[in-house]
Amino acid sequence: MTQEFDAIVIGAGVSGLYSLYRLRELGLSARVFEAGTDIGGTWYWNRYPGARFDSESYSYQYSFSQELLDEWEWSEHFSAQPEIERYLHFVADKFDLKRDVQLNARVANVKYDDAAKCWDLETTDGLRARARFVICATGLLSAHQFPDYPGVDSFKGVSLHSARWPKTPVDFTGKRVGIIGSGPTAVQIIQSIAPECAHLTVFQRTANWCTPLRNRPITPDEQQELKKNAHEIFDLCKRTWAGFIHEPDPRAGVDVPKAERLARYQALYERGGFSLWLGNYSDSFMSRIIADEVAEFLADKIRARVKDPVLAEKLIPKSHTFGTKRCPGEKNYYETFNRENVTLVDLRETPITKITPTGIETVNGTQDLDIIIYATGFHSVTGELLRIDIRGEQGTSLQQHWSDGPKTNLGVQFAGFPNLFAIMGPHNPALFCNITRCVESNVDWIIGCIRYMREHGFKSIKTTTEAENAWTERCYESAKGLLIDEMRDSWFFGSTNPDGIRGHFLLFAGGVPEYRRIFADVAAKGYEGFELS
Ligand code: NA7
Repeated sequence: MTQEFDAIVIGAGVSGLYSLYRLRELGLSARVFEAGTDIGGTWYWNRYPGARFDSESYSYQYSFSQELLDEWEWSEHFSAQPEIERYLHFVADKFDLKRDVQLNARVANVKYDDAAKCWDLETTDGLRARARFVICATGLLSAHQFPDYPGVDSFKGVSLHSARWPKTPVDFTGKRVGIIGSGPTAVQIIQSIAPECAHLTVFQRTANWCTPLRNRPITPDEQQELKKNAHEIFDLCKRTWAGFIHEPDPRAGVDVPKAERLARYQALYERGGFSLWLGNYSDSFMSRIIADEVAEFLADKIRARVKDPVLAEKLIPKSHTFGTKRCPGEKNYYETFNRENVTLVDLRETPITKITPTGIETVNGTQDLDIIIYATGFHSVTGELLRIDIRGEQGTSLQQHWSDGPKTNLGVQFAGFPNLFAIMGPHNPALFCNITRCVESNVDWIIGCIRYMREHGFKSIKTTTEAENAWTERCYESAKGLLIDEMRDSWFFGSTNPDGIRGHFLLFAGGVPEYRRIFADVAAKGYEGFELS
């Protein structure tokens, strides 16, 4: 049996839940299909020890309901995964969203029916649905990936991926644990579990520039202030280039005396979160002088915190300067390596040759382990969309359409895929944008577009190929002149994605205010660059 709706949403995370709320408000019938056994998306899957926000809790929360803002209180400046998951359930229950969410429903394919001008969806279990509109709320870091070392499946102990963490807590007591990866996820895990393990071996390929998170409980006085200023916080996020609460000094760092610059780095280091990354100087992302100086500032901190100088040098990134990748937020991460029970294996010196039934083999021999943790990231941005067989007009697959890199208009539509929208697909500013802030504005734009179509009697919207090419080119241009463009070994460029995607800049780096302005402009011009029929 095929169920019929006005709109189908794929994914019940932050963006899927908000889409459902807005679609209902518009009076549309909608159904969310979610692969997980529960709602929450990223915050459902990534339940590993130490998982928490890298955005301040109050800048990440939804802004759309005053009641919600009044009723919910965050306990910490950077709340942990269990609290975030509770929040999303609180939202879903408050707005009675769960009755329209189909859980355990992994979408296998979505096909456009040219004659009926509708989309047909099928899940891996054979559930079928049809709708005029499809909203892909599949997330940008959802398609987790394992490294392609031989023998990954042969390990006889416990294998865990950070993005598929079990619901029952893992007991590390007395266990020999190996973790592959040293990105933001690995940093959170390593600093959390090290005290529990009998021994923890960290297999690091690339060190990262970690900055202190400085998480702490929100005091009752702070709580009051945060509630009073909730909308000011959201407005600030709309104004800043990176969509966060951190505002850089408007001066170029190179115009400021060196002593003053160093004092600012220290103050930002003490403030925590992304302050040093996003709140530095206006030229931080362009000036190699400033980036290298911050890198040297942080390298000195690492040298001061790690007792063994050889080990400290291994933890100092050598392949990229500060700011060209997201910086992991840490608490005692560097001190963790002073522990007797923690070892670092530098994979640049001693590469992994294979995973064996008993552990991890490098060119130096085998390390026997009870547990292997893969904190090896994702097929970023395009991964989850391409796991679904999406076929548009005349049966053209998204895979074919993107065989030479993703092409989108504004990140929300793809030519030849009418009435299909993506929220956090390629070419949105999520590189820096605080996710919920960008989710809310993208969903509001999509809903505004559907409302406009209904008011004007249009049944179909699709981007023109010209507008798609222009936006795609604009995204590539947006990275030019930024230091991130020189460091292509990151998820911004799909470094672990398959051929065809890897190497293309997957995001928009023109800044959140510019992105919002362009969206508003396109809508004000009757959806310029889109064909309505
Ligand atoms: P990331 O940032 O993509 O990090 C993945 C890590 O896994 C990184 O250290 C990689 O090293 C490492 N990796 C990937 N493949 C391998 C192989 N084959 N061998 C060894 N090491 C490997 O993902 P995260 O989950 O940490 O963070 C994602 C986002 O979540 C982050 O930006 C925050 O926004 C929150 P590499 O650097 O490629 O050498």
